Amino acid sequence: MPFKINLLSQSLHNNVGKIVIVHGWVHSYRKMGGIAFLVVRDGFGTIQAVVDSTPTLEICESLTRESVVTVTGLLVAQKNVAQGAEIQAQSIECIVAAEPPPIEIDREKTFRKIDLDILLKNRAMSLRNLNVRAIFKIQTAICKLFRDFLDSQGFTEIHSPKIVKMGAEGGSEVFKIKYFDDLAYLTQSPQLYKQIMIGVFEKVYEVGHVYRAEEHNTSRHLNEYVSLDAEFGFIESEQDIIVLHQELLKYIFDGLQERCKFELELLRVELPRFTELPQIKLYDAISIVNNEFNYVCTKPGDLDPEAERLICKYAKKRYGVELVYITRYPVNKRPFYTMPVSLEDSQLTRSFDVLFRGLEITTGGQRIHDYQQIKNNITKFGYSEDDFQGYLDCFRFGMPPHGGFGMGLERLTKQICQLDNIRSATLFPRDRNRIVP
Ligand code: AMO
Repeated sequence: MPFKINLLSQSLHNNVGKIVIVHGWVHSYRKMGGIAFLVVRDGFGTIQAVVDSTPTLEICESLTRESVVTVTGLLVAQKNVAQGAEIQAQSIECIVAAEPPPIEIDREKTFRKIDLDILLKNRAMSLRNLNVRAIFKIQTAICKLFRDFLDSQGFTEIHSPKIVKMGAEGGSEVFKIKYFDDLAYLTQSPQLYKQIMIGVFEKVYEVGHVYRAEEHNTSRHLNEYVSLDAEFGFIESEQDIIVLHQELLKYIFDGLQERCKFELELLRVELPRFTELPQIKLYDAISIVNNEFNYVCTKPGDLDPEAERLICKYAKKRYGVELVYITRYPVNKRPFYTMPVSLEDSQLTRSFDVLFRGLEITTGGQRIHDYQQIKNNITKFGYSEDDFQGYLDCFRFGMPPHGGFGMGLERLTKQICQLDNIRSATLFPRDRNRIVP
């Protein structure tokens, strides 16, 4: 009985010398004299099949790229190929013949030169490229590791609604939707719900899509992205959140090193290693950028993208790591739920951003937990208390000091894989001009 194998599974090496069956797609094909080399790709990897006899050779010649095939043959050890083994094909069956693909995905040099716009238009094909696929293998592993770490810390996963009546992050960047005869919004963040859930589970997390109606058409903004959120109670200050976040990052990086060795090597990317990450107060960061790089931020009192890049460069030089926590953001730059440093220091907050290789990947901080204080802030920020009744209830009925963070999955993937554009880290990006495919 022939053995059915997945190409990158352990069984490849264990089955040298056996007759195997491989199901997959025709990745590439070349002929040299009377021998053909057919590379088959499945969901795990690729393997070369050597074809040297008719009628198999004839079938091979008639195959278009991406056709779905079944190859049966003897698996033999072969030092010169990446997988260390190849198949001496005995039979090739074409299950589904494919139309000629619009882009060539098998030659990395040519593929790299294709415009991102074309890759996104032909997403069903471009995602099949091995390097592109590796990005999303890594992304999936990030989500898994995020969940594993927080599960191990006693967090409970939640699923909050995406159709909402109350905005969370302020600003006008919300998508309005017609909800029967009413008006509703697509959520900008699970913020208010994850806070409510503190009263239930004490420690919660969510992996879910969020929506931002920003007009930005940049290499770091999407209109729909996946937010990795965590929130927990009984904290002393934002430092507890920073410690948890830092341990989470370590866990993700170590986990990727182990689970995605093949993908990281394929993409030729290295992950940061650290024991403790630096923290720099926002106003100090602005001065550092000014003094060290002679750069004046275009956003007064804040870091613009160039300043974020420079402060990471500074962190790399000074602390040996391209990751840094920027703390003490002013009240007027943060949403209404953010905890001020203290009554005496009410202009600065216990919130932070995390910059990684020049880009913000996370925002977090301690939240206001006092009923009167949060009510006052809602009014101070110009919102109606009535719209927040369901949220305010959790404070009325006892809320501990708490806080958390939200991390953009695509931004983290982009920075880990060192990609130029966030769209390359998104399966089917939604941006200012793109809602298909
Ligand atoms: P914030 O609005 O800063 O904070 O978002 C958190 C993180 O989400 C990512 N992000 C984006 N990614 C892609 N496209 C966008 N348009 C986009 N906007 C934001 C970034 C950012 O750091 N509720 C708070 C989080 C918290 O305090 O818990 C929030 O949503 O990586």
